[in-house]
Amino acid sequence: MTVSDAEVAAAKHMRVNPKTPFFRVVDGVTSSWTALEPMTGAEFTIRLKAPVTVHSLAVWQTVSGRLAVAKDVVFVGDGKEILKTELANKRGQQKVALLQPATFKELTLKVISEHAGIAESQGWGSISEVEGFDKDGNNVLASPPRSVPRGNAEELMATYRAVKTDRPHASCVHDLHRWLHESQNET
Ligand SMILES: [Ca+2]
Repeated sequence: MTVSDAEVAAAKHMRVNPKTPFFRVVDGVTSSWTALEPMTGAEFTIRLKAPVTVHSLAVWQTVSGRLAVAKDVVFVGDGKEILKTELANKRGQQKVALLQPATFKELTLKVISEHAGIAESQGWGSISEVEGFDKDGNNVLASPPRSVPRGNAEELMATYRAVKTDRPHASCVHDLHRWLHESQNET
């Protein structure tokens, strides 16, 4: 099982599926995805440990069946809009160069609209990855997860983050104790 040090927080109005934790949008794996519900109005923030300067940004969409697909999106770096762009209804990397490099510690992605014409759209969809490239072409947003001995660590961390987001002062000590206890029993 894997856990991530990436801090990616969904906006309060979003429904978070604990099975698709938000850290997956920066895990460096373009096939691992995070559900966005609702799609139109979706919003989440990637909190970095230190500021980065990016020259371009990229999004990998999930295109599958009835899933809604993001169209107009806005990127906000440390509270300032740095890119507004239209994403195509297609798979693969969609990379956009910034007019000027942007430096930030927090990057928010907002989905303004979704593509019309998706039969029986369920109003939710997903994206697989958000990338930000520095002047040398390195993806400075990537935060690859680490392996841990066992178990429900991924789910636990997702729960922990969800609770922390909803109730910043809530304690998750009980969950952590349970997880550590189970880890010790199985190793
Ligand atoms: Ca991913």
